Amino acid sequence: MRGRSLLLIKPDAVERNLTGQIILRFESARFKVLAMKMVRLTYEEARRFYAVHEGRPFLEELCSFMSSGPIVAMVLESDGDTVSKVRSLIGSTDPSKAAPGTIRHDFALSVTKNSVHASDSEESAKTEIAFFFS
Ligand code: 3AN
Repeated sequence: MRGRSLLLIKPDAVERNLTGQIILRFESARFKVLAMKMVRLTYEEARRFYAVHEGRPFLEELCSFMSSGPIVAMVLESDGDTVSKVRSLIGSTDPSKAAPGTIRHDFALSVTKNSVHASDSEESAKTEIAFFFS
């Protein structure tokens, strides 16, 4: 069975010209890029995307950052548990705790500027893909 996940390349990574290197990691690991676009979210759109984090202390900083510049949104597909496979390639939320060789270990600047977002369940993958791709 093939599964899907939403991946976002965040403003810190787009700004540092890391888009190609990040896509290469997924293509090399045999993920298929099914859809992709560059967009700039408004602050309000970022709040809607991160609605599950409503009430968390970092939400405002996160949404300001996510609307500070262009991001790249894509749908990744692979065999098996795509959500888990994508998350193991990206590494822990906090880059100082991310395993060597993961995207966040290699590229992320901080917990907020952590270069990528990936869906954390099959259910959130469905909602998040629908947010960016009609
Ligand atoms: P992940 O992106 O690894 O799934 P989540 O869903 O817990 O992590 O958090 C969503 C985003 O919120 C993270 N990518 C990160 O940018 C930000 N974030 C999470 N926890 C913190 C925190 N303690 N301080 C600042 N930003 C945070």
